[in-house]
Amino acid sequence: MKQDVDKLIAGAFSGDESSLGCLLTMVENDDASVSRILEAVSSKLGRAYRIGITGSPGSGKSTLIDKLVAAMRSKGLTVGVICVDPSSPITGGAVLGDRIRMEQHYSDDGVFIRSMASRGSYGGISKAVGAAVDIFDASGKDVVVIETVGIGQEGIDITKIVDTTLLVLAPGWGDSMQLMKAGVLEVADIIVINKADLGGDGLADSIREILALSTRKSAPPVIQTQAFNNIGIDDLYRELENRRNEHHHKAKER
Ligand SMILES: Nc1nc2c(ncn2[C@@H]2O[C@H](COP(=O)(O)OP(=O)(O)O)[C@@H](O)[C@H]2O)c(=O)[nH]1
Ligand SMILES: [Mg+2]
Repeated sequence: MKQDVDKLIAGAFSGDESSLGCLLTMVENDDASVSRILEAVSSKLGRAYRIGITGSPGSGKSTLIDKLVAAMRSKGLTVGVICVDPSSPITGGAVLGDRIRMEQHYSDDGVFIRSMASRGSYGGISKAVGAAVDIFDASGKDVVVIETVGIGQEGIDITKIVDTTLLVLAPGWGDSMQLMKAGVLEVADIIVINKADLGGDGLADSIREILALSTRKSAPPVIQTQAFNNIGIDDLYRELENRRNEHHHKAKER
């Protein structure tokens, strides 16, 4: 058994996708070998740039990820994507939506997409997602993207395991009081107003007003996109690329 795990670990590190998939399943099932996997992974961490993408259901996270991954692939970067599925395991609705939205990348060897169910305990899924990100990192992916649902306390807190947190909002999502209460604007590194075709200026103004009251050192950029029309993706990608370069510098100095 121990040898099997070592074989899978070696496989995943050398780019074998089925080994990688097995390790992710073991982590998701909280297998007895998890500590062994994490130990092996720990010596290879820090290379991947980690992006967390959060926001309410239907705001367009998966569509945005689809476009961002396309941009990353055009630069030759390899990508791991983890979609944390909030829906009931019976309907599997979100998994299907994510799958349809990212269809073009499933057949690409440079992209590995994995859905993880959020059933089970809260700490359970957070831990499993953290471990999955580390496994992607250690297996050599240049970028790891994590899609989670949730605003503020309702969501799992991914901000601690990623380098950059992107908050995706869409016009019509609540009012500014709700945004303030949720506190999400405080932790987001980049704020994306998707579905700008429905009119994003009002929401952008509210967000800037709230940010003006914030004690943050520097305000995060607010970027309007139309994910399904591929509009605004370049601007967003540029922001991410700048941050990835900074991350790279820091990683080299470590
Ligand atoms: N009007 C509009 N709809 C969009 C845009 N981007 C995505 N959508 C649609 O919004 C719906 C939810 O998108 P999805 O990416 O699954 O959202 P998620 O639940 O946040 O992952 C889909 O029907 C998309 O086609 C956009 O820029 N404008
Ligand atoms: Mg989605």
